[in-house]
Amino acid sequence: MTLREINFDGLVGPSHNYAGLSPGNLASAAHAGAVSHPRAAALQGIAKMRANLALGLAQGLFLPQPRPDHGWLESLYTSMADAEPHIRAAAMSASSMWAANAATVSPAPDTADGRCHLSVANLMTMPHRSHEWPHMLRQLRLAFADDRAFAVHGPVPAPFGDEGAANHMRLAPSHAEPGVEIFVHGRSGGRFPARQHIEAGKAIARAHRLSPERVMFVEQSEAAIAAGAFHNDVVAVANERVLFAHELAFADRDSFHDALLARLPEAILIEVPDSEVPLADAIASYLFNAQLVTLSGAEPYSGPDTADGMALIVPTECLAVASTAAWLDRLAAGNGPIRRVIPVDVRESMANGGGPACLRLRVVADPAAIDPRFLADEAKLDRLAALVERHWPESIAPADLASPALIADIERARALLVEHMGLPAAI
Ligand code: SUG
Repeated sequence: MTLREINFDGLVGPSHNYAGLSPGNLASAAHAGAVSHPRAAALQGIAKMRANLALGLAQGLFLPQPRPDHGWLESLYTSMADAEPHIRAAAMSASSMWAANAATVSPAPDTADGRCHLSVANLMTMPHRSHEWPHMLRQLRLAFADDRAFAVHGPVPAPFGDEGAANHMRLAPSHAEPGVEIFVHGRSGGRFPARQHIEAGKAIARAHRLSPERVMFVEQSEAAIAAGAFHNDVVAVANERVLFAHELAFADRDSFHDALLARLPEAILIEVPDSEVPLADAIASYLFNAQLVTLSGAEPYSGPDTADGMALIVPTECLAVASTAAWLDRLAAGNGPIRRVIPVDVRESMANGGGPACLRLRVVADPAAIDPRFLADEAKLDRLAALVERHWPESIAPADLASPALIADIERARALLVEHMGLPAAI
């Protein structure tokens, strides 16, 4: 059995639009009412997956969910024809593209039964995301159906908000060794909601049968949430023994660092001071919403002599903000574990507050145990790109969301995708 990191990206759905549905997510609010480009958005996502494959990384994908979500509208005793605009927009949201919010994942080396555990996130704080989980759970149960290798759990119940891997970090000497799992929660976000409840993390740690000595519960700083870091992955990212974070990410940084180093002495903390990259610049550029990946063939980082090391896959926006561009130049020139900075263009997703890291769910597992329909290679991505080119709407303006013709196009596009991937029509 070979354990590898596999990134599952959410393919951007044909209903991708800018409805300003996420208070506390500054990009979503700033673009409310703008015209979206679903076709370009999905192609940007596919190009990102292709670039990851070219780096030698394993890649998977999740399907966009059925939109509009008629079942959800029915449960609210309304329909697309009758719903008020904000409910209609919530039923049409393509927000499941941000797969980092799909589930929390604990790889097999961390769990008592030696299986990889996944808990679907309830996403209950934002109405437009609260109806994602039943659809996501169906995909997880299919993709990770092999119950010798995986255990898939339902959502934590209300009122404990859970937004999945976006608020969870794992540090380990290497992917395949036991690690420390860090559950980050918010208590207060000032004028903005804190979306992750501490009780959700505690319940997931129990469900995943994690050893209490290797679990940490850490509070996100109120300053970070209030500045627009609605998820921890907007201000921090971890990979193997490296934690890359903003100085103001956590409520009690010093005791968090001490406790982490006590559990994992080989941890390497790369902290970006606010004096060099102000929190506002970090959030505008999404510097930390990067994929931090171990390059293929690289040994786990053990010191300045390691040749390949890690790459930081950042949104191109980071190059346009002076402080983050300068910081990345210094990072790449330095002698630390992160040797390469790779920009990717995911600007359609970024305009709704989702960077490269939001678009992927990391699973450390043996690819052979996963349903191959959810795994990607070059040829599959070529075919998906062709399908997107032909069937995804070119653009959507807010007023279009009520259009029966647009709705029919979106439903047909997804049905063709489901058929193409050989998945059951009811998924
Ligand atoms: O939940 N945006 C998403 C972005 C999620 C980003 N994910 C991570 N940080 N992991 C959200 O706020 C905007 C939808 C709209 O406004 O139309 C939205 O849902």
